[in-house]
This record gives sequence, structure tokens and C-alpha cells, in this order.
Amino acid sequence: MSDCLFCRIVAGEVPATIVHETETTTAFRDIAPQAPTHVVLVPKLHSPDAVALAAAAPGVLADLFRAAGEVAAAEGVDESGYRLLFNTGPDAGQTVFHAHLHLLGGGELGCI
Ligand code: DGP
Repeated sequence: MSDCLFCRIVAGEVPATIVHETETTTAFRDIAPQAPTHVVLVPKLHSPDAVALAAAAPGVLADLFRAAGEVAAAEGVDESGYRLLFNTGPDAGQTVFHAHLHLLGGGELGCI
């Protein structure tokens, strides 16, 4: 989708600091980090949110979690711990309507 920001990052049309890439997933640093390590993992396939992605392509959703584990290890937060979350819909604070998994870590995170 040409008007989707994350599709444009995946396509290399919008610059981002890519930290990891697989056949189905691109991971890049969040532009407004909420933790010392804050990486956003997106499926290359456009889907508006995680639930829609689960319905359309569950294997790609699983790939996102697999890639998250690889990013956590590469970022050195796999032992200390990290948070994975999907904001789903406006009330949850979702601002980009292309499914994306936040990986937050690098320090103690507040409880939710
Ligand atoms: P959410 O609020 O869950 O929709 O998360 C969207 C995230 O995307 C938010 O944490 C900020 C990040 N973001 C928005 N625009 C850009 C951008 O142009 N580049 C990068 N790297 N991150 C972005």
C-alpha cells in the first residue's frame, strides 16, 4: 500500500534504522523510543493490525515472534527480559495501521 508508512519503510522508500530482516519481517528502531531498546517489527505483508494478520496469515504472525527473539538476542536483552506488545486500535494508542510488534527492553520496565 503506497500510502502506508510501514509499507514504505519495508520498501526502502522511507528511511529507518533497520536492525533485522527476514523473508517476511522487517525490524527497525522506533523513531520515538519508549525504552533504551525499542524496536518495531513489521510484517512485509500489509495487514491493519495483529488480529487481522492472525486471520490472514498466522504463519507470518509467528514469524514476527521468531524474529523478535532474534532481535532480543542481538540487542543483548534476551537474558534480562523485554516486553512484546501490539497496540490494537485507537484507544490502545495504535497510530500506524500496519500490524507491528513493539520490542521494549534495556532496563526495568514498569508493570502494566
Ligand atoms: P503505535 O503507536 O503502536 O501505532 O506505534 C507506532 C510506532 O511507530 C510509534 O512508537 C512511533 C513509530 N514510528 C512512527 N513513525 C515512524 C517513522 O517514520 N520511523 C520510525 N522508525 N518509527 C516510526
